[in-house]
Parts: sequence; C-alpha cells; structure tokens
Amino acid sequence: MAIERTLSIIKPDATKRNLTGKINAKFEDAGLRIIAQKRIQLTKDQAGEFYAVHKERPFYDELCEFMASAPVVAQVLEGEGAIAKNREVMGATNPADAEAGTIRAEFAESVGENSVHGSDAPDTAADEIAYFFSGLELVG
Ligand code: DAT
Ligand code: MG
Repeated sequence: MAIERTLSIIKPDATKRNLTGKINAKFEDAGLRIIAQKRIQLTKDQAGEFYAVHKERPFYDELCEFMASAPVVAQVLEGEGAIAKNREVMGATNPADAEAGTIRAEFAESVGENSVHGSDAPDTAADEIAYFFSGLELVG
C-alpha cells in the first residue's frame, strides 16, 4: 500500500462542540499524520462548489447551509493507504450505522451533521486538497 494524502474536514457541528482535538487524536492514533491544517469559515457558495457532486441530491441545500453555519477545520492527512484508513476512522455516513469507536459513532449528531468529511478516492482527494491548500502549505 502506497503513502497517500487525503482531504479531511472537521465540520461545523464538531468545531462548535470543541471536538477538534479529540478528532485529531483519532487520526493520529490510527497512524495518520496531519501535514496541513487551517480553520476557515466557508460561504454557502464555497460549500456548494466543494460538494457540487451532490447538487442533484435532495439534501444538497441543507448540506451547504450546514457547512457554512460555523467554521470548519480543513486538513490534509498523510499515511499508508490514508484514503481508506481515514474513511475507516470516520465510520459510516449515518452515525446509526457507524462502528463503535469511529468518529461518527462517538461524535456525529445525525446523517447530515456527521462531524467529518473525508475524500473517497485518489482523484477526488487530489482535487479536494487543491481546493483548500497550495502545494507550499503541505508539509510532510
Ligand atoms: P460521506 O460524507 O460519508 O462521504 P456522502 O458523500 O454520501 O457521504 O454525502 C456527503 C454528505 O452529505 C454527508 O457526509 C452528509 C450529507 N448527506 C448524505 N446523505 C444524506 C442524507 N440522506 N440526508 C442528509 N444529509 C446527507
Ligand atoms: Mg463523500
């Protein structure tokens, strides 16, 4: 398995509840290295651009409103098989289906307000990292 990089976002429900440190500990305990990180306030339009792949879904508007409702922490995680490993640490999209010990099982409030985003494949990871960070900001 190769060393990969993936884009992670700690979402508004989690930043509002001061959970950034607890979530980062889950990543680091799983062997993922945080090689870039910044706290930002997205506009609804920026959230919509980031989640454009979901624009036909019934929850799109609600998702964009939510992502712009408070600051998020965008970060790049690096490690062996980082994309799949991050998805494993996050748990299933719906916290009701997430395995015990995962971030979403422990912290997510609902399927919509589920504490974290993680890229799902190498091509989306590259695009999503570039959406938030310049190459100079990635310090591996
Ligand atoms: P994931 O975030 O696990 O990659 P996804 O890409 O299918 O899941 O969806 C993106 C986000 O959209 C998800 O984290 C929360 C929201 N979402 C997905 N399904 C939803 C639903 N049925 N109702 C409300 N929000 C939903
Ligand atoms: Mg997704």
